[in-house]
Amino acid sequence: MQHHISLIGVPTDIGAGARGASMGPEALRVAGIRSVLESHGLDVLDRGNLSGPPNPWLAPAEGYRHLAEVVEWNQTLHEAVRAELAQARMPIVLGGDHCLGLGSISAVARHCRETGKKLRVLWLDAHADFNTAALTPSGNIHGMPVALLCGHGPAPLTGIGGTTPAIDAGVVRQIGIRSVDAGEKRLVHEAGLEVFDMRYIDEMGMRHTMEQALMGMDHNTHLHVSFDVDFLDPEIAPGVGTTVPGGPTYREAQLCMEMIADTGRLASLDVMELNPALDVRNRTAELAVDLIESLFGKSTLMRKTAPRA
Ligand code: 4U7
Ligand code: MN
Ligand code: MN
Ligand code: MN
Repeated sequence: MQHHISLIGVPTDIGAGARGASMGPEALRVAGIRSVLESHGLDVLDRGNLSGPPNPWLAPAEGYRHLAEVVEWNQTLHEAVRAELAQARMPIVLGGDHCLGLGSISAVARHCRETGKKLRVLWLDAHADFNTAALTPSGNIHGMPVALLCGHGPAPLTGIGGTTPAIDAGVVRQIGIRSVDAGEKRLVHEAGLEVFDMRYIDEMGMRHTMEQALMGMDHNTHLHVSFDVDFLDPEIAPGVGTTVPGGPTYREAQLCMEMIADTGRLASLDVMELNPALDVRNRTAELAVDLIESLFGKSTLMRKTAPRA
């Protein structure tokens, strides 16, 4: 795993349906993200925050809310992530709402094309984020980034990063899904997205789920994790705009992160949708940092190998 890390704050809620995710980067800093990573021997540079247009808080127009502003923020983020990868540093994007997955992952995909790496994207979320203008009940673009990355949407969004689609749906594994809109469901099915929903996790357990989601990776795989904090059960993570009950517990989430860490392939990370305006004493930010620590190798004991049944 890359030892040099760059934190990139993206203080916007331009794609969300509630205001406040723009404060996410600072809440993660206050919760100690930098020192926690440094305590594991990592070299961490905090690049500070990107800037972009303010949130005009308008109603959707033709199925999209704040389309032009979303394009602008994502173009800026795309370039920032690309620059870190070009310097062989691991970008950690501190969101910001999940529309930013577009700029971040399009840059990661571009880097993989240029360097001949195989991409795997783990999408940890309560939602599939696979809406289009025709399907969305809200017009909020944070509900669309996976569809946009797979080429469903208008050119200014799907074209960020040069090639459309930015990624093939086959590289994505979604985990924790429990809220998908009616039309969105059909498109997820048509696109052939691999979804490990909460029913799957209930029946098969997190361990088997992660074994499946991580299967087929090798030394040449670039693993990107897109962590939407609403993946977590709202009982433990209230600080998000779109809570859905019935998410992973604290232990399930820890195991998910630990099993990702064990692969040694993590190469880029997005931490999205944290909304400090809805949080309780920064508890959700602290939990996110705790889980990120596990993603970078914190575990209870020193293990030579993962325990086997
Ligand atoms: B998030 C929603 F209708 N599907 O499109 C929509 F339920 O990035 C929610 O995963 C999207 O938090 C949630 O507005 C986007 C809604
Ligand atoms: Mn999301
Ligand atoms: Mn979500
Ligand atoms: Mn959300």
